[in-house]
Amino acid sequence: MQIKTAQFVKSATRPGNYPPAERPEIAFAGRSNVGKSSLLNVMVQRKSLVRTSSTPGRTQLINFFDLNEEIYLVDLPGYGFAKVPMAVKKQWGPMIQTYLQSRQSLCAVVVLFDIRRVPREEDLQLLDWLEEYEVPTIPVITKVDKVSRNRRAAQIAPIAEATGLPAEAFSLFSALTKEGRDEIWERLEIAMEECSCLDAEV
Ligand SMILES: Nc1nc2c(ncn2[C@@H]2O[C@H](COP(=O)(O)OP(=O)(O)OP(=O)(O)O)[C@@H](O)[C@H]2O)c(=O)[nH]1
Ligand SMILES: [Mg+2]
Repeated sequence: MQIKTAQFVKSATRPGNYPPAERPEIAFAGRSNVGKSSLLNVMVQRKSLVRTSSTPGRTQLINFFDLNEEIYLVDLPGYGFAKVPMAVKKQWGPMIQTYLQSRQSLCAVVVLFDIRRVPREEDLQLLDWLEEYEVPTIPVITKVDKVSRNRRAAQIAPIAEATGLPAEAFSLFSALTKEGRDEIWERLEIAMEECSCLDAEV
């Protein structure tokens, strides 16, 4: 994918505020602080198109970004951060479920896992919803720069086991070294080509 233009479109919490579902769309989801915004910035080759922060849980809205005026990339709100107010936590499930269930133009969701953490209940819940709503899922293990290469397989095994996905299903990524960027783009392009919800050309 050649990146020509990338820009923020809008934030939304409910379908009435989403941009029109007229283009292929890829969303990025995962635990708070897992590195969603960092991954998105690397994918679109912009240093800070998507706000990244060391204060987890700050991105509580569904954020839509335009790429090349051809596709939408969506930064979904993170989950699992203890200090988020209860009222916000309660909104997360319905907000995500509604988006996954209703968004006609959604081609795939990239689900991020931290190489240093075992997936928890919310991660598994998200995978269940994706299966239930038949949304193609692209699992990615990120922050791989945080562990040495010879520790990788041992770190990936419990993530594969908890999610029930084979270890080979995960793309490995680092926002620091940009390892995995090309592989993830290939998977996104395939997902958009296979997307049955739209006949748009990508
Ligand atoms: N070493 C390393 N640090 C990373 C990587 N990806 C993200 N980080 C750091 O992890 C922290 C969180 O990254 P974000 O991209 O803001 O995470 P997020 O998932 O968007 O977080 P929320 O928006 O709060 O849900 C930041 O301090 C990033 O610099 C990575 O691949 N390697
Ligand atoms: Mg973020």
